[in-house]
Amino acid sequence: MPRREVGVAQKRWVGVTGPELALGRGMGRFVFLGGVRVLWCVAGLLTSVLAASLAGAAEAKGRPNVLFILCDDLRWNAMACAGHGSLKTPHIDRLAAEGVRFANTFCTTSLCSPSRASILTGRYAHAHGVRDNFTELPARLPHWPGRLRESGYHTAYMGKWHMGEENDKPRAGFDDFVTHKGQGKYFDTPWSVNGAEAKVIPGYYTTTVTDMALEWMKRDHGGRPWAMCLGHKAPHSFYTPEEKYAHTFDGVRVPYPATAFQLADKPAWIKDRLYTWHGIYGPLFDWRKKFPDDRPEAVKDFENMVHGYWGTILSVDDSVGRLVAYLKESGQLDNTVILFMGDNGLLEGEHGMVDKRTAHEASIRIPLVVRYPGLASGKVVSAQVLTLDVAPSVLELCGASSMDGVQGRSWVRMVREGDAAWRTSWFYEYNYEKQFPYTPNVRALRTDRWKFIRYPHGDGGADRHPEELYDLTVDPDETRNLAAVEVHRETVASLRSELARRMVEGGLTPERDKMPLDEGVKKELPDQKIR
Ligand SMILES: [Ca+2]
Repeated sequence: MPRREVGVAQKRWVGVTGPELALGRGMGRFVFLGGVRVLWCVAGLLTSVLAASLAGAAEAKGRPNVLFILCDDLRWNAMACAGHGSLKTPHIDRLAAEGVRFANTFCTTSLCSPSRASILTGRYAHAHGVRDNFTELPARLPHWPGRLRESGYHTAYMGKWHMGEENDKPRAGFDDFVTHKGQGKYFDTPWSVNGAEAKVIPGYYTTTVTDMALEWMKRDHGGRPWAMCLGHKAPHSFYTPEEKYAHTFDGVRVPYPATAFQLADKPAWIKDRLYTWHGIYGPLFDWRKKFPDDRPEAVKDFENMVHGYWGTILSVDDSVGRLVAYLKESGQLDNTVILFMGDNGLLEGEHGMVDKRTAHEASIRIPLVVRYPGLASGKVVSAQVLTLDVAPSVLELCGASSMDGVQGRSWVRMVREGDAAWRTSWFYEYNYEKQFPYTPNVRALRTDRWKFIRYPHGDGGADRHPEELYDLTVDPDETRNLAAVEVHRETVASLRSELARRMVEGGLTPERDKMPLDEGVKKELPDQKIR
């Protein structure tokens, strides 16, 4: 009998704090019992699973483990290694120092569920179909953890999944799946373990999910490599730090960024957004109680919000420290591919905006750090990489075959040897959401130098808003919209056709490019249930 089966059948207890719960429904499942314990309960059902995994185990021998850490709404620069002046993130910084930091990483749709689906499948939102935060990842689509499992890996997902708002049941491709409905809560989230009825585990989300991931990583994996996908809630709104970090930044002044007051040449919708749910004069995710408020002194609410956001990141860094410490102690550190990233960017007052969704830099830039000595050490990569590239890259590092439908490219060779043929431009897509009427339909092109943004109306006719053009080499903060400047007329024409070409190349012909009608920026708040 293989070691894993013995180990699990002996009912190994692990120390995750939890309330007394009923048994889980299946075998090979987490089961909560007795107030403070979790039991790995396995019975005969393993036979068929085991046959498949044994076949894969031979194939997978010697291949690296994967620890995938996905943060939610982590800004690209919200870590000291990316130049943040106030946040101390020693554990993330160490991953970067010993691995690779991709300084120009972008999401292709800056919205949680679509971007998560892109990271897993390597496809654009229009190709995987998760176009909003309420759509399930289609079960028929291959994703990289599932592909690793087919090739012999032991796989788990723990934490925020957030594709399918009301569904906390297991998804295909994972041996173990632990999640919750919707956004989860910073404190006392109800967790469903492998489909069992959800029960509250008291405590701080970041700590709980780290406890669970560690216990799983410590399991006997039966000689197989493993892939742990850990989905943090942090630092997503509504920002609630642990008590010990609630006042860490009290002495740090956070003004509105200068770009919030440089809107003269921007399309009118950006000014309209200022006073909404997604603008700096709005409620700021409950950090401002009386709104809108554009008095200068109301910047204090903004400052408090940013402090809260930063505080949640300190706990994420602690989590990274614990996970890496375990890998080191257990001798697995250098044989584990650690990917640390965010799902989408976040506007922190830039252009008067909070939240994300737009094609501006703070919204589309995301952090990506990869530590794996087999890739490279102490390197900063400046080439543009995308969420779409994660799937092919992980599969290559793990020696697994590629998947159908991937629209990204593996960066493995590019990192190791350089690649003169690496992409120099790519397109961005976002569709207007009726539930969050603060961002238009967006189609944009980002080249190594330029950002060009269009706002289709959604009726196939003329664009709804004027275009934007920024020269990122001299204006990285996007303060001067050049789209209507005569001297750049040819540049605009050329970028407009390159955008169209890139979209067709990505499967988005004008006929196929369906989107809702842009009904404009509205003052109303989103429904309480989906904030
Ligand atoms: Ca997100």
